[in-house]
Amino acid sequence: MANETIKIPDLGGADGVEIIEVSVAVGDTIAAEDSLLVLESDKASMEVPAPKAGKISKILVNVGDTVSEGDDMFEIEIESAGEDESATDDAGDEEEKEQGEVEEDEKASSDDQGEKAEQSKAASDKPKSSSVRKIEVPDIGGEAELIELCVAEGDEVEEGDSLVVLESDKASMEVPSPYTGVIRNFKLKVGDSVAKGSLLGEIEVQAESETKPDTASAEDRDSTPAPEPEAKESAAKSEKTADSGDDSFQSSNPAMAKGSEAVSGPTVETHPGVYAGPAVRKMAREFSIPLEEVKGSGPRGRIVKEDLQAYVKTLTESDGAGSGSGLPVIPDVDFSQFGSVRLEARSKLAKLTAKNMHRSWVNLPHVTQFDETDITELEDFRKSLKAEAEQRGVKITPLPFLLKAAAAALRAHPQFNVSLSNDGEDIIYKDYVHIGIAVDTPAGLVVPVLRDVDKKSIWDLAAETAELAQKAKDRKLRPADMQGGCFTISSLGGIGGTGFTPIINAPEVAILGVSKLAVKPVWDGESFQPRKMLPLSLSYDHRAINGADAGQFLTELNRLLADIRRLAL
Ligand code: CAO
Repeated sequence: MANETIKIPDLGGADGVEIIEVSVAVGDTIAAEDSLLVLESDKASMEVPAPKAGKISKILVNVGDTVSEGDDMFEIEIESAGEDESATDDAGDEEEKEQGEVEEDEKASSDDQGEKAEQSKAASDKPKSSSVRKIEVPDIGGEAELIELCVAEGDEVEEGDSLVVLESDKASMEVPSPYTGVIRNFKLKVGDSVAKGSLLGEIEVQAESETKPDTASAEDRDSTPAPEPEAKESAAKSEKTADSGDDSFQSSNPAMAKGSEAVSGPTVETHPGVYAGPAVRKMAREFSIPLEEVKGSGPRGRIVKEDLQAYVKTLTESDGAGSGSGLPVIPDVDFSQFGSVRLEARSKLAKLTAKNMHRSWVNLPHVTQFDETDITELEDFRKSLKAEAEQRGVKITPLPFLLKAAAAALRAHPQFNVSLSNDGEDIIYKDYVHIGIAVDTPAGLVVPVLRDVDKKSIWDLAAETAELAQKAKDRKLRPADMQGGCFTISSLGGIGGTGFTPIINAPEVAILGVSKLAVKPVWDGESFQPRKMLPLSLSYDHRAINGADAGQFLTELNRLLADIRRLAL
């Protein structure tokens, strides 16, 4: 076992680059190339891979630290001397190889330099008119995926404006426009795989921009050698951004270095609010999380993995307060700026009701159908029962009649007495008719369920309704009292209103809303007669029930209530 200090590698000349993630913990066993850290500047982020295998014994950096080449990063225990040697040899080979690549690149670059000078001269000799230039993908160290389009055909862009965001396994970066001009032939789309030299599109270059001596095409930039100290300084200056003050940085990975160079430039917000590293972007894609909707808690609003977890948690726990389900969130407002306000904690029941209502509203395609039922005879009959009701100690309202009629309609139209399986594959028909009634209590809304309504008498239903309503108001209902409903009646008749659209009590598929009866003039073929008309509204889940079925159900209910003798049939 030998301890070794792992240092920050060459960051392509950049200093003071921020650590945005420490991807390992003390005690972790790592393989060579495992990601140790994620570094990020304004324009690019990259993972720093382990140069060799071992076990992390000490972490010498923290998230938020700024680091430069040579800074101590980790201490690792190397497995064995033999392995260590070979690993070191490998690393040495690798270094040599990389060094060779860099040298080769530099040589190629310096060869290019003469060519470039000539090109530059040729460009400055050209007449100053607009022309179309190709925009190619710079060296991004192999294949990368196009993950964001920042511009579209016909957009006017400034030199340095971001055109696209690319992402490889190890890094994501914005590709800036090499010129000021108008985007043409921009044919790539999100998801396309690109590599060095892939054609991004064309740009109609303005004369001044084209002949700018310090401007290079993507390819030109790509082949530009590492800047000389003076040039480097001026490049660094231009890379300093007004709002962040952070240095751009270039990757230490030779394959990435030039790509990073190509991504330097002024800060451009491609998607305001989306500021995330490659690992987070990858995770967001895997879970189809819209990053635009995730609030970043990292430095400068950067989105970290925990933010994605919190976002998903919000979705699953959404209580109807406006968040979740991928729906636009209603912004928080400080109401106290408009006048005095008072805060009151909502009851558990109110919050649960809100959650259930929201869940039903967003999941079920609701349709509501309205009707008016002539219950003149029903009301005459009900009133005739008053004395007997008193003797029995029950109050008889229209509700027990509505329950009985609804049970008969459910029997006649069994497609209403169902639930859908969650996967939408099956319909579950119920052979029992249990109906819930919405009861308004000081603590909130509850829905106790009356069992086997079709088998009970009006007297029984009246007594049971009163008993359950009282239990609800006294908060004495047991969970079992509120389970097993097939259908719900929500009666606001005692309160008022001419109609409303009740929300289905899922997984039921329909609910009946009852409003206040009103005496209305109804044409009987010869004259207008004063009739007691009861407004009904039937909301149904259009996945389970179609409009014609709903029409028939409501017509049946109408018939039963208009002539309650039919309930005996
Ligand atoms: N039209 C006119 N009058 C009506 C009526 C109607 N549709 N329905 C009931 N009434 C009358 C009753 O006959 C009673 O009058 P009397 O006192 O003169 O006899 C009065 O209104 C009050 O009735 P009630 O509300 O006490 O009794 P009910 O059987 O109609 O309802 C219950 C019981 C528990 C359902 C009811 O008290 C309740 O809580 N309703 C609210 C339901 C609710 O909040 N729904 C909304 C859910 S979505 O937010």
